[in-house]
Amino acid sequence: MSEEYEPGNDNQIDTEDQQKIELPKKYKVILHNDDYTPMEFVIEILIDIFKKDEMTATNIMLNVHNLGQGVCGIYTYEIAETKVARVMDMAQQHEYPLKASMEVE
Ligand code: TYC
Repeated sequence: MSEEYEPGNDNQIDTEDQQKIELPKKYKVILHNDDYTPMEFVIEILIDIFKKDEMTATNIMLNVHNLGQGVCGIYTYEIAETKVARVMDMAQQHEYPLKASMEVE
């Protein structure tokens, strides 16, 4: 019935049939400063885990060093979670206090 042409009906799709498209949320991965983790190690993390080139990695590291924290990438939930875990594992293996966290964008 409602699919048929009726005068006065503008013939748009029934609103109940319209799907709302939800884009997946994105998460910032944040690196935190500390007094003990060597700068070179943080640069390596940014190159290996966050796929930055050496100049970008150095800039992000210095930014975190100077400001206390900084964003090193924006990803879907699972990828952000995996990168945070990899940072924490690498830091623990080397007994450095380096911390990473994630925050919805
Ligand atoms: N502040 C550290 C140092 O002076 C370097 C550092 C940078 C540590 C960034 C952690 O997320 C960090 N050796």
